[in-house]
Amino acid sequence: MMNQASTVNYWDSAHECMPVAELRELQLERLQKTVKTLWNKVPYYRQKMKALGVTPSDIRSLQDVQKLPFTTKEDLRLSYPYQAFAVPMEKVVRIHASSGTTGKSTVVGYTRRDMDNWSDLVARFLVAGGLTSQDIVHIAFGYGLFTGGFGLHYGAEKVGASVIPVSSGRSERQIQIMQDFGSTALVCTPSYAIYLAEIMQNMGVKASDLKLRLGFFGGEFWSHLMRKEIQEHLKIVATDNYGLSEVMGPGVSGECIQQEGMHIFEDHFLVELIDPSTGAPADPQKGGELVITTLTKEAIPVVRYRTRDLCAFLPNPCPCGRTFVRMSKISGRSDDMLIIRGVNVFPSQIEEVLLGIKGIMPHYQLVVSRDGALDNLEVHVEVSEGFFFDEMKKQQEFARAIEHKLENVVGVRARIKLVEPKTIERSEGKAKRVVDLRKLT
Ligand code: DLL
Repeated sequence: MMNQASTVNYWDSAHECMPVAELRELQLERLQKTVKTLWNKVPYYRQKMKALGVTPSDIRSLQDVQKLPFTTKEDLRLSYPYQAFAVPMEKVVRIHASSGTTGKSTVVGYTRRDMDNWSDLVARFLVAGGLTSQDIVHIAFGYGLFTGGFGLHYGAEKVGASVIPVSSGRSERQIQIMQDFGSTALVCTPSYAIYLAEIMQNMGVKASDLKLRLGFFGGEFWSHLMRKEIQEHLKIVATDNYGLSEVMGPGVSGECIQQEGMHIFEDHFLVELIDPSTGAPADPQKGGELVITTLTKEAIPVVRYRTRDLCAFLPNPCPCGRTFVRMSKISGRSDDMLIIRGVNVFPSQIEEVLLGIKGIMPHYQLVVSRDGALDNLEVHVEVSEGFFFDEMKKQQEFARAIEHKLENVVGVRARIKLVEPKTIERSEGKAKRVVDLRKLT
């Protein structure tokens, strides 16, 4: 299926480059089918729709999706483990679960057809980011209930690449395997990629000692400057990909080698952007919370799932020829927003400022505490080797300059604490960027 004749590679050009009018027709047909299935098979949705006075026959256009109820993570938690399933268990061939930080996690299932679609969608972004069947793919995502490891594994295998299911952890061994097995593509979270680059340095392994050429990173926020760091350290082309377990896992959207926004696989997902506080439609270019309706999922179709992820849609068509709308990088999660002395701030805004400063390493952590009625933000940042820790005055000046920049750009007053290289906890999966001491009291 892959088009190797042209310089742009597609996994499924018939869908990826579909004329928009046809795509909308396909979406409507699939939306109507999904809503009918939910009405007939999932009592929970039927009740919710009845409460809003909507029946499947009211869905006559794509805009009519707005008549349907939202689904939240809490709704899926309440259906724990299997009440949201629209098929009998004998049709379910795989089960994953999201990592709930509080309370029960959400459980998701896949039919054989869901598995087939899932691996196709992962194959799409892998090929869009440059992967071919010649590649040796090193998967350093955790294998388990998390959808990252298995999701990427099946997609890469479908492309025909040679897949090494390393899983996460044992970082020195990861480098050894990359060296010995000749890995050409690395798959993990962006924070683990930058950590692996550091381990390489410690081991005296240079990027030129490896065969890596591509990186497929996702599962957490990373800024453009973080991409630059990773690309420079590992000498690869790094693309971003997005997804969430409640909707499928990785494979909801992914960048092509243009590296300008992630193509949303709209033939399988109908997307909306809403104002997170009112639920009303948001201006796509200004951005809002991403809401997703699955169009082909059999085991757990979801309608208007509130992802809590904030992004915008990019207005112009991509030069790669794909017709799907592109989403910007996720700028934050509505529930990750910190309110520091009345100012709303996202960790991503702070990362953008920090990584733009020479001498700052891509390792930082935000510590939020409460002092009486006021919230305090302390930003711990690592500085590069050879930093003037013995020169108190210079150190203070440097910290004050960063504080000033943060206040100017993000509007938040934070205290900067410069810390020695390699002192902030490293992550082998998703990085913990915020330590909220307010939640501990
Ligand atoms: O993280 C699925 C995934 C695995 C995507 C591997 C890409 C690669 P969950 O564990 O359910 O699923 O977490 C989903 O992670 O709502 C976002 O907040 C965040 N997230 C995922 N991808 C990105 C990304 C997987 N590229 C949650 N940029 C989502 C920013 C991301 N945030």
